[in-house]
Amino acid sequence: MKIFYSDKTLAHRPIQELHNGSFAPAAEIPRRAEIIADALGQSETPKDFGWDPIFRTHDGGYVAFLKRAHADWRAAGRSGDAMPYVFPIRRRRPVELSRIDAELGRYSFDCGTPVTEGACQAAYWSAQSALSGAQAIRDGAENAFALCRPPGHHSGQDYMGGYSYLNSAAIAADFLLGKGAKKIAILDVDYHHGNGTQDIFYERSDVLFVSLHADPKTDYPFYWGHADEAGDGPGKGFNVNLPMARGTDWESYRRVLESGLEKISRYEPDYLIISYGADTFIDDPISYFNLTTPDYTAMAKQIAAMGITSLICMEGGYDLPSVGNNVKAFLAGF
Ligand code: OKP
Ligand code: ZN
Repeated sequence: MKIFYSDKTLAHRPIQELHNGSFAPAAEIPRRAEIIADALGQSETPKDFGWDPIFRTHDGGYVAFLKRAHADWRAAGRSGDAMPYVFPIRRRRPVELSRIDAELGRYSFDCGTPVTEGACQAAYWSAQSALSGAQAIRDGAENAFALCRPPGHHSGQDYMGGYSYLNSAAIAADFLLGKGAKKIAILDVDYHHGNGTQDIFYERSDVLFVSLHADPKTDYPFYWGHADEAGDGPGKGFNVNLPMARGTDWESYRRVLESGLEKISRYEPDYLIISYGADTFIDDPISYFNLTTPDYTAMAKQIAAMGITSLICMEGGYDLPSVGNNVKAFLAGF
């Protein structure tokens, strides 16, 4: 399997996040990527596709903000990482506000996604890995793995959140469509619902989004991921949410996966993009499913059996002792 990884993603070193009412050490740390890269052994440095393909997916104003947010935070006399604390929800003024705190709130949906000095660079090189993987499968590779970090699936067209700044999987999908693909399926098997990916493609029929995740009634991101969110307008029927209860093990997971894969097979996509999170693992510190390492091989085999050329993008997975082996086990199934 072709593997793309840039150690430039290590520049994102978040300190803390607001968690259940107090600040806790950040879970999404550079060590995750180092451990996965070490476990996999060899990888290719991604090619630099520049910002243009990123603008197919993300809003220009948002990207401009991301580029300068940390510097603006420093210029405002602050230390540490930039973090929002006021959000313009409901009846917000439709005006451009330039104070850094106003901008942070405007472009974020939580207080768990600090803009570190290296956040933009890390998100950029994650996206370049996904683009390189997309290029590889387009050029004939059977599949590819992009070791993206930070994750991307919570980031929408004009917002960050859930440790995500740029949506690598969505950027890869838009890239492949721009190169002549007609239909892409995105399968999201991270523990958390991929709300950013859902939002980006919610009114489109050229991308089928299928997500298996913890029920948002009990788990982050709460406001997206419910089973009745099926897409809008031309996108109606092309968004499939399959929420599951905390405690779900492989026995029940694989049956839900089967129904998701059936939808994907029937859609007959040119390519499949998989948002893979290892946070469905039994020992994950912030998640509550009960999958084990061999289950990831079984999961991948079930997916690979569809015979669709696939790009795998790394999303979550926070148990440092296991995350390398879990990624390895998943890729082994292909
Ligand atoms: C990112 B990915 C706040 C608790 C919730 C957000 C979880 C983001 C997961 N500190 N944190 O989907 O693995
Ligand atoms: Zn997750």
